[in-house]
Amino acid sequence: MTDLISIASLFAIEGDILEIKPLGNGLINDTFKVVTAGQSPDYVLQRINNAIFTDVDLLQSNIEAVTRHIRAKLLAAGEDDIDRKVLRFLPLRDSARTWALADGKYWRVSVFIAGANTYETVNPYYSEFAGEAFGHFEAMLADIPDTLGETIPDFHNMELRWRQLREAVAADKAGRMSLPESREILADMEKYASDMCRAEQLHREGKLPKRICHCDTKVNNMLFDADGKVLCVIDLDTVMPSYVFSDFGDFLRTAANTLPEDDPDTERVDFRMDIFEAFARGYLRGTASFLTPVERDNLPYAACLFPFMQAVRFFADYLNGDTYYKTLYPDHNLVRTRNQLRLFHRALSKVPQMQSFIQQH
Ligand code: GN1
Ligand code: MG
Repeated sequence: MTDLISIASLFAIEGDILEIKPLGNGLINDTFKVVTAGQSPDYVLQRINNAIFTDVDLLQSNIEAVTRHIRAKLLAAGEDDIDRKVLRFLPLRDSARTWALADGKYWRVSVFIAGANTYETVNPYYSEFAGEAFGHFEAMLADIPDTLGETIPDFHNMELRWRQLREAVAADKAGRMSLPESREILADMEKYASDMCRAEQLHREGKLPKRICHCDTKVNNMLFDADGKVLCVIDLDTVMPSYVFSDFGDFLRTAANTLPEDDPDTERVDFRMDIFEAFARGYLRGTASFLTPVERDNLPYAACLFPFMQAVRFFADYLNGDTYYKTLYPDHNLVRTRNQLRLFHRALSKVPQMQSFIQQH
């Protein structure tokens, strides 16, 4: 068994460790809370999934650059309580590096932010704060001096995700393409694939920039204070150059869905316009300093793109035999696919409403 206490002790933590217990429910890394005695802060210990984040050094140097830049911005803006508004990763006891290789696995430690809440769902009131916070996050990173690498190259590139699905279909490693439902899902996706690749097209035409984005703006990747204000954005592994659609679309994918992304009751999946409107209002405010008309006009497309891309990714993993996302039962990725595809259709049906909302704001 991995001795988590000795691993945590490689890092410059203060205080004696009382216990280490699982934290959160990410689908990629394993996360633990390190509880310490007395007045010392608690910490978050993470085992980095290096099958997915293959360049841990790049991963951590991106994160260090991002947190350093945000910290400096918050200081310059005279913010209080900065340690609760940006993550702080600890160096090792014997070097400045913020990751360790122990037991054949990669690890890192950050300070646990106390008195903060995470949620799996949000109401419109919280969504507006979230929109503004992700907008600010992008705005603060607009002038970061460091060049960030892509921790997962082409992470939100729809053309690549579509190609990967085609490859999964051709290889049919788990023999799941013979199911009639698999063929129906594929046929449905095929109808929309080329339109959903619009972002790459716009980028090639020079009409759509890449900016530093968070790229995993799930609701549960934000910490809220007791009043519902956003304290801090967490889970910075995927912060990298991307289209702003990533942050806008991925938040709504989780927040505007009436159900969790793996709820099997697909019929009840819907895309909530009240959440869309509140989030968009906040986001447009947070990004007013830089958003271009092309980016703005395509926000309704982004709201459709992310459920679609996620359905494609879940379905490809299902066909590959569940090698990427953690699954709890054999059809888990199929259930997720159905859910996200339905969400995509619900969002698509509301594009005219979304467009008129954006035009009016
Ligand atoms: C993964 O690690 P987690 O659960 O925050 C995934 C996201 C998906 C999400 C689906 C690196 O995020 O892209 O949208 O699952 N992260 C990676 O729930 O692939
Ligand atoms: Mg997460």
